[in-house]
Amino acid sequence: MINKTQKGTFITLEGIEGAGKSTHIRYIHELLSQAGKKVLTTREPGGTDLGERIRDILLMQHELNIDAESELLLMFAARSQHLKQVILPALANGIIVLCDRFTDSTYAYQGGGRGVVSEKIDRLANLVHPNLKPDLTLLLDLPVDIGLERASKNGEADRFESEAVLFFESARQVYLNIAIADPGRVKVVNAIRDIDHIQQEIKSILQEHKLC
Ligand code: Z5A
Repeated sequence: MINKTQKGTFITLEGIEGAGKSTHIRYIHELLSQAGKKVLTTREPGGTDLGERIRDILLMQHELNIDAESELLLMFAARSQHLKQVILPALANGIIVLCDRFTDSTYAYQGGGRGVVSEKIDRLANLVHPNLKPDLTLLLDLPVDIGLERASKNGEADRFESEAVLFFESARQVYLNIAIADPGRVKVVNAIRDIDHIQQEIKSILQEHKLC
């Protein structure tokens, strides 16, 4: 749903680990910049000094034993700061914001993975970003085993990457359910293919949206 009060465009990339979000966000940034657009790339959790500190707490391996609802609140604390300090000002200035993960990740991981009921996530989403949804979400979809194998090339497993396969299967299923429920916003991209084919499809989607 396009928020009519904003001038910029809010694009999010979603998917399980190793789906290729970092790879393709760089490509999209380049493509849109070459088309003369002002683009800002950011990520969640993170994107601000506070958000990056919260990210460290959430991703680092430690003995803090963070419970699922505390994890959920930390995600939204980081998101609230990110929206106020980075995302909303950029959108108000007509900039295209490319965000590596947003609230769909919370439904997938804290909801699907950790089992937090979606009503609790709905309430926090309504509190932190009422009336704001991404204009376009690219869901890079691939089987969990391939994603985990690709992600393992990025170094040591973090706190999420150490979860069992079932955790990621649940997250993937939630993502696919979101895409079925909101097909106008969420475009599912088959991420099993090679990078060139995926990027051709991403380019076509961006062209359909008149972004390049
Ligand atoms: N999280 C959460 O729980 N709740 C929330 O609300 C939010 C986040 C916002 C950090 O995310 C964690 O936070 C995340 C969920 C949680 N959990 N984990 N883990 P992140 O996005 O920073 O972490 P990530 O998903 O693990 O990122 P990643 O492993 O770096 O995946 P990626 O960015 O999607 O993939 P990539 O780095 O672009 O590619 C991975 C490797 O595969 C790399 O070597 C590529 O060169 C290679 N690759 C990529 N595409 C291909 C293709 N098509 N073929 C072959 N090889 C490929």
